[in-house]
This record gives sequence, structure tokens and C-alpha cells, in this order.
Amino acid sequence: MNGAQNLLQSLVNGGVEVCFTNPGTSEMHFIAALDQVRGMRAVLGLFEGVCTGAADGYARMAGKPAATLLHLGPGLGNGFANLHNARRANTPLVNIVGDHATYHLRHDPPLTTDIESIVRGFSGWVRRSRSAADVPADAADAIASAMSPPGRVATLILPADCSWGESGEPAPAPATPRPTPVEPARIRQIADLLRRTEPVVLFLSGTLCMEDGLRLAGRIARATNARIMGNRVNGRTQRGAGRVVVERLPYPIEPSLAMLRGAAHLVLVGSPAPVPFFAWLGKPNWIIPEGCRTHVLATPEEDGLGAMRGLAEELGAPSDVSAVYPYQRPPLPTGEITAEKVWRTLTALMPENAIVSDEGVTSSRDAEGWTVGAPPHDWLNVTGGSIGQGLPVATGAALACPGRKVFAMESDGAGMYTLQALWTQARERLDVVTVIFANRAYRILRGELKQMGIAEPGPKAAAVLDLGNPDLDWVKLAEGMGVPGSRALSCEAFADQLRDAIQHPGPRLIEVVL
Ligand SMILES: Cc1ncc(C[n+]2csc(CCOP(=O)(O)OP(=O)(O)O)c2C)c(N)n1
Repeated sequence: MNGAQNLLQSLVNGGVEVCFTNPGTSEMHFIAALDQVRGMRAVLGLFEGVCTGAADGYARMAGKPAATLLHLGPGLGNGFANLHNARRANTPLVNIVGDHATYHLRHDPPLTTDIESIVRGFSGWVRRSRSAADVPADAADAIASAMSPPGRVATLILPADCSWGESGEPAPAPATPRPTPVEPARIRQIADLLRRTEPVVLFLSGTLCMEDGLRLAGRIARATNARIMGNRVNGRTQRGAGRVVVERLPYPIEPSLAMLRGAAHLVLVGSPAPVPFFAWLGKPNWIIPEGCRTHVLATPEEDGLGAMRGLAEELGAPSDVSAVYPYQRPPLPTGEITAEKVWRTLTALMPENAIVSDEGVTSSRDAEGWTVGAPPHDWLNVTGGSIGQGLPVATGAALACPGRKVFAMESDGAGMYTLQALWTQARERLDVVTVIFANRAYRILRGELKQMGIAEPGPKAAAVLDLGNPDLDWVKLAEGMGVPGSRALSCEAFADQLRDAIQHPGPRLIEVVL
């Protein structure tokens, strides 16, 4: 077998079954090997940001990595933003980047770049294969590294001659790395803290925001009156009817400060300490109130779930939990359509076990509140603040979870970064309903100017924050990529179109003109 065949077989042996790619000449042996090695689904993205975002969405839902296959430094650069988001989501991802043959690089041919420098921005692990013989072990190490808690982007740089060279045997599946257990003394310390009467906040991130972690947090909160909070940006949060309520920090600084005001202790579980999204001129650049002490129950690398289990036991926590979300479908909104009414309509009609990829930006600022009452669902956030994630992540999530309806709730500006994801959805017949909030502006940035004291921007500033002139036609854009589209100008029309999209599997797009 050659290096490329061995690479594919080693990936498949290690449980990597999907590869999102936009290849070039240096990757052709890998591409040929797709038909020679069984078990790898190859998915074409028409822009690398689609591939990297889809690999992120896939892994968030599948709990194991997908691979990407990108074309040298320029292809990698196009995929950078969503690799950054993947890093911020602690997503396991095997990022394969083709390069020139080892003996050709010294000629500095046109596509040559310093790949290692680009990779440094998001990779937790980087290796350049030295020879075809090394490739299988490199692949196994990449998988193990991607899966090492809490998950990371592992980049394997693959020179072309390492693909076509003779390469021995594929690697077996690597051992799955386990998180480091938290020592009992730390658990007891936090238990003592929780037994006191001072207000304590349990601050959760990552997989702790899924069912098991939330139930444990709910039991601990029930036993102690601790508050349960989480970051606004989290890779995957399980919420909806019956699930434990997590208060999530909002984007602006003032309400974040208000949320934590009065807390005496902040206990971090699988989470870094919360910080404001930006430093805004004249505003505090911290969130944790003065006098509030920060404690770490578990770092993101440690076994947070095990620590929470230990804590619940130590506290003798009951089996019942603190507040849970109700099951309460709202009435269908009527009349003039707004972002709030879009979310409320979704809440009224959302099927069980749906997946929401949320990149609504200003249109989803308060979506948490507007979706209370929905059946259980998974919620995927933009984790690294880099927009253009929502449509690719929805694509990958749908691939990972056949049979579950995915809703990509997308603002028009962010949607335009990676709209090619729609084409991949059509080609792979993915069950994704994309809802575009067409406010025809970079509205959030208008808000940022306003809070600088510029309520009425000058014509040049206004023009670069405006998406009209010409208006984007999302129905035509979708249809041009094979996704049936429709436009909703009223609540009634939106509800009809959404109901229809939910009833019929396959990709759909609804442009809501706000
Ligand atoms: C890759 C990247 N480029 C630029 C930005 C800066 N940025 C943040 S929000 C935004 C515009 C958002 O507009 P839209 O998606 O239409 O949402 P709206 O604010 O209108 O709700 C931009 C350009 C970013 N966060 N990420």
C-alpha cells in the first residue's frame, strides 16, 4: 500500500469515517485512495471554510473527529477561521494539509508557504510526515492527539511523496486518551465551600453542558442553592424541555456584570474563567466581580464529569434537580415578522431532538429566552467569534446525525461568508432547514458605533455596515446551489414554510425579510 492508502486505512481504523475536502494536485493520491480503501465518506466543500466548519459541526455531534483534506497553505488559510472556531470549541479534528513533495519544496514553487506558521494559530498538535513509512503512525498519533481531552485540532502535513511512496502496514486504532481525574481533596474543598451560606456559582463549559453534566449540576444546585451558569459561547449545549436550566452570560458587558453581581465564589468546571468579549472604551474589562473568589473544580483537560459525580456524592445530593425547562409550546405568532417571532415560531413547531446551529448574531441575542418551552434539542454556538460558522457547522451536524432535523439560524452577513455550504447540503441530501435573518445590515456593528456615541454614522461608515444596494436574494442563491428556497414576509407565511420544511426531509432555505 502507498502512504495515502495507509493513511486512509489508519484513519478508518481509528474511527475517522468522514473527510471534508477541497483537494488539489498534491492530494491526488489521497483522492485516488478513496476508491481503494473502504469506509471513508468523502464530502466536497466548495470553499475550505465549509470543510473546516463542517468537520467541527460533525465532531461536536458525533463525539469523534472527522478529517479535513486541504490544499497546501492557501487552502489551509481559507479554512483558518473555522479551524479557529473549532479550537475554541475544543473540537477533536484531524486536519490534513497536503504539501509539495519533500524534494520539490526547495525550489519554492508557486503554492509554497510556511504552513507551520499558519497552523500555529489553532493546532494543539502539528506534525509533518517525514516519509511514507511514517504516515500510518502519524495518522494514529493525530487521532489520539485530536481526542486527548478536551479535544483539539491536530494537523498532519502530508508531503506528496509521503502519499505516493511505499508505506508498509496501516496503524491500528490508537488508545483513547482519558481525562485526568480530579483528586478527592479538591472535590472535598469545593464541597466545603458549597456547604457554606455564601452565594456560589457553578460555571460550566464544554461537555459539562450536556445532559449528564447538567443533571449533576442540577442535583448539586438542588442540594446547595448554587447557581448554574455557563458561557454564552459553547460548542454544544443540551437544552429544552426537562433539561436543567443554565443561565448563560450575554454578549454585552453590563448584563454580564449584573448576572454575576453578588457572587462570593465562582467554581469553574471544565471552563476557563469568563472574560468580556472585547475591551470596550470606558467600560470594565472583567466580568468576575471584585471580592468574588475563583476556584477550579476541574480544568477543561480534567475529568469534570467525574469531579461533579464525586461532588454530588460528597454532598449527598438528592436525585432530583434544580429548575428544568418546561415543555410549553407557545402559540404561533401573527402579524408583522420579527426575529423574536421567528424564534417563537420555531419553538412552536420544532420537532423532538432537533439540532440548532445558532449564528443569528443580533437576531439571536435573546433566543435563549424565546425558545423556552421547546422539546429537548442540541444548541451549537459560534465559539471563536469568527462568523461564517453557522452553515458549515449545520452541514457537519446533519451528516453526523441522520434522522435529526437541523436548523441553521443564520444572519445574512455571517451567512454570506460560507454560503457554499448550501451546495454541500444539496449534494449530500442533508436534512437542514436554513433560516436567514435578512436585516440587510451588519446590525451589530451599527450598535457598536452607537455605543461609541455615534448614533448617526457618516455616509462612508454607514455604507460599509449596510448589506443593501443591491439586496441579496437568498432564494435565488439557495436555488442556484440546489436548495429549494422561499421568502417569508409575515409570521403566517413563515409558519407555513417552516411547517412544510419540517415535514419534508432534505435541505431548505427560508429567507425572512426583517
Ligand atoms: C471572520 C470575521 N470577520 C469579521 C467579523 C466582524 N463582525 C462581527 S459581527 C459582523 C457582522 C454581522 O452581521 P450579520 O451577520 O448580518 O448579523 P447582524 O449583526 O446583522 O445581526 C462582523 C463583520 C467577525 N466576527 N469575524
